Amino acid sequence: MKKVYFAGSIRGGRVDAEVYRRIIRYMQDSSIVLTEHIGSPELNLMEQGKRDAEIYEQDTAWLRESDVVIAECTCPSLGVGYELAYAEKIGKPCHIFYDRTKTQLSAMLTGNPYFSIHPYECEEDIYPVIDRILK
Ligand code: 6K6
Repeated sequence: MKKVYFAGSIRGGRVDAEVYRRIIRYMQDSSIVLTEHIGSPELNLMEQGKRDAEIYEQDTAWLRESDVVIAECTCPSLGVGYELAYAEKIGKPCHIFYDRTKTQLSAMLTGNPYFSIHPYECEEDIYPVIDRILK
């Protein structure tokens, strides 16, 4: 089973937390998702217990352990942008999804041919692409 690092906004805003949760659930049928907590509705409560340095150490360790990075980037997040740059630096395949009806992705991502970018118009379009990535 592939190990997936799923990245989604936390302090950048939680408007898409339900989308993250559904994507994570879907991927868990065929893969190991190292970052299941990204889809958790109670993240704010849990977050208070963890120090930022621990979060950074744990997440960069999971990035190194992962086989593939999948990022949902509709809601802009500095942390997700950092994770993508880190993943590129260590050569992990990176797939970026965003809702093209809601946002314009940063040129620093769309302009970098390293990233596989998947704009979508409705959430259902994401899942067949994920199937191809994880097969
Ligand atoms: C504990 C339990 C659940 O959440 C926490 C504490 N917060 C974080 N835990 C794990 N990863 C985090 C946390 N805060 C940010 N990140 C990482 O940065 C995630 O992997 C996200 O992909 C990304 C979000 O960055 P911001 O800038 O939107 O917070």
